[in-house]
Amino acid sequence: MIMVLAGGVGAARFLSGLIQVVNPADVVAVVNTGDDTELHGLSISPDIDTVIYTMSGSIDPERGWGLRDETWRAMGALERFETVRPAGSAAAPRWFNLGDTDLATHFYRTARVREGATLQQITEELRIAFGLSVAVVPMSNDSVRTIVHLADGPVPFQEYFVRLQHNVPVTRVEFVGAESAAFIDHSLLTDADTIVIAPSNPIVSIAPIRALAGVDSALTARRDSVVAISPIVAGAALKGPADRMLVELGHEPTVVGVARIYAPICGTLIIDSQDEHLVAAVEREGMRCIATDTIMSKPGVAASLARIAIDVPSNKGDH
Ligand code: FO1
Repeated sequence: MIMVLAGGVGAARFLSGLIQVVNPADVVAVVNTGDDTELHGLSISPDIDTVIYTMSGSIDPERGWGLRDETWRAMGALERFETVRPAGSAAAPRWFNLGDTDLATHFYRTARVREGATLQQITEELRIAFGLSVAVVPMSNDSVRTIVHLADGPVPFQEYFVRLQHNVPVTRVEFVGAESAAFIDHSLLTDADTIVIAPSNPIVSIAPIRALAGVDSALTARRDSVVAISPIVAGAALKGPADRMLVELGHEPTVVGVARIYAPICGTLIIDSQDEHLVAAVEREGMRCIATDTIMSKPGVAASLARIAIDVPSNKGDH
C-alpha cells in the first residue's frame, strides 16, 4: 500500500498521476483538514474536495479547485443582502466562491456532520459518489484549524489565503486543536510500503498532518521509505504562497530549504530538473536527491513523477 500525505492542488495532480501507474486500490490519500472552514453554516473541506474532484476528473482545470462547468447564481444572489447585513454579521460572505454544483457537496457534508457522521465516513461517501476507488481519508476526525498570524493579528487560513489573497506577511502559523486531535489511523504510517509527501505547501498543508501526535516519530522511524516531492521549483512555488511563507518563517525558499524541513522524516527528496545544480546541496542535508521533471501541468509528467517516487524505496520491499 502507498500512503500519500496530501494538501490541495499539487497533491491532487500528483495523485491523478499515481493512480495511472499503480492499482488505485493500493493507494491511501491522507488529506490535510487544517484549511477546513464553516461559511454560510456549511462545513467546507477544501483540500479533501480538491483531491476528490481532481482524481475523478470533475475539477475545474483552470482554477484547480471547485467543479468544471460551474455556475455562480447562488453566490450572485447573495449580493442583495450585503447592503442590509448588520456590521459584524457573518451572513452572506462573498469572498469565498462557492459554485452552485460545489454547494451540493457542502450541503451533503454539513447534513451528515449534523447527523453525527465522522469526517472519515463522510469522505468515504463522497469519494464513492464521485466514482473513486482510491481511499481518501482526512488526517483526523477531530477539528484542527490552521490559524495564520499576521502583523495585525491571527486569521483563519481561508481568510489569509482567499480573502486577503495571501498578499500579507505571515509571522506564525498555528494548528489549533492539533495537540489533542488523533491522527486518522496510525497503522497507515507503519503498514505502508511507501509514504509519499506530495508537492504541497510544507508549512500549511503538510505541517498540520505532522503536528498530530505520533506522526513525525512514525515517519522518522521509517524515513528511508518516505519520499517527498518539492513544491518549490527554482526558488518559487508553482501555485500559492509557499515560497513567501518559507522566507517569512525563516526558511530558504529553495529545495535546500525544503530539504531542511523534511530531512528528519524523509530519506529522499525529488526536485525539479531546473534545480539539478542543487542535488549535492540537498544530499548534504542527509537526504537522497533525485532531479526530474515535476511540472505536472504538462501531460504525462504526473504519472512519470509518481513512478519515480514509488520506485525510490522499492529496493526496500515490493508494493
Ligand atoms: N481558492 C481561491 O483562491 N478563491 C476562492 O474563492 C476559493 C473557493 C473555494 C471553494 C471551495 C473549495 O474547495 C476551495 C476553494 N478555494 C478557493 C481553494 C481553497 O482556498 C484551498 O484551500 C486552497 O487551494 C489551498 O489548498
